[in-house]
Amino acid sequence: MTGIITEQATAAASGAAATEQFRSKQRAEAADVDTKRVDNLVTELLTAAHDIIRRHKLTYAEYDALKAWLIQVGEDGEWPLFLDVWLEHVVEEVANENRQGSKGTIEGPYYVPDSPRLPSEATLPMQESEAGTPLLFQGQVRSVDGTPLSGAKVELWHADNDGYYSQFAPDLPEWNLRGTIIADDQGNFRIHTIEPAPYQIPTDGSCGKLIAAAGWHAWRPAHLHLKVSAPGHQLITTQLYFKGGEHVTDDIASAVKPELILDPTPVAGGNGREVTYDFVLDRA
Ligand code: MBD
Ligand code: FE
Repeated sequence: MTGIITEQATAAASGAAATEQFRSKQRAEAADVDTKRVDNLVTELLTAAHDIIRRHKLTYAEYDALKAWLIQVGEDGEWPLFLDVWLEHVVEEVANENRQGSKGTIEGPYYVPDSPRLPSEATLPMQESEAGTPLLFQGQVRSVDGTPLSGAKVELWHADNDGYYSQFAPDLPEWNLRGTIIADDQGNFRIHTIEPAPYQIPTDGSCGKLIAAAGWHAWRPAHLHLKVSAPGHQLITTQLYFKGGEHVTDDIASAVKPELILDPTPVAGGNGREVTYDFVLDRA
């Protein structure tokens, strides 16, 4: 099932939607981790925490603040947000370190599977009044040996001009700015959408509280999310950013890589900007 549509623009509402979305994924149930490995991983994690407590002489007041905050993260449903912002980038790095093809990056908390299927040239579902600079995003999906991948699938999802994701913010059509584009027989796709705005993670919940308490900022640069796949090939989960955009150099989620930065150009005699980006997939 798809995520619940939130009625309120609060951290707890988008957190509840993200938690439900995560629970509906197969991967959430798939964990079958070897006992020895659980022992090693958790022991090392706890030992690192013990060491930090000793070195910084953690007080009971701080211990209680931590306990209260951890309880709040759960109540807000913000574990998906917390984990994807501050840990996932290293999980992704390790998972894909041997990949030959295009770079990937984190999925984040706002992916919804089974978005509407669209032909190789298509406009993402959007509102008639959708604000934002029109963007033509086009390219080709190939295998590592250069073979065009006929019928490749390009799943694209992104925030709107106000930084909101459909199904995780109120008052947006269910599939707004989400689609599954089926590339043509040469692996080509041409997708019409709008440029997303930078994204500020919710400031009114527990993650926002941590950010304020630590004096950090809450921003991710404007980004497109993608999952690109083709038969016999490894799926790539990635994001693309915009050259010169705000927070490209200080993403709170540490998910920017130099290979993932687009440099769109104005459409000649037209409206908006366009950019070409090709994807190279490893064999499965
Ligand atoms: C996002 O849009 C996102 O992509 C990540 C990784 C975390 C929070 C919000
Ligand atoms: Fe995002």
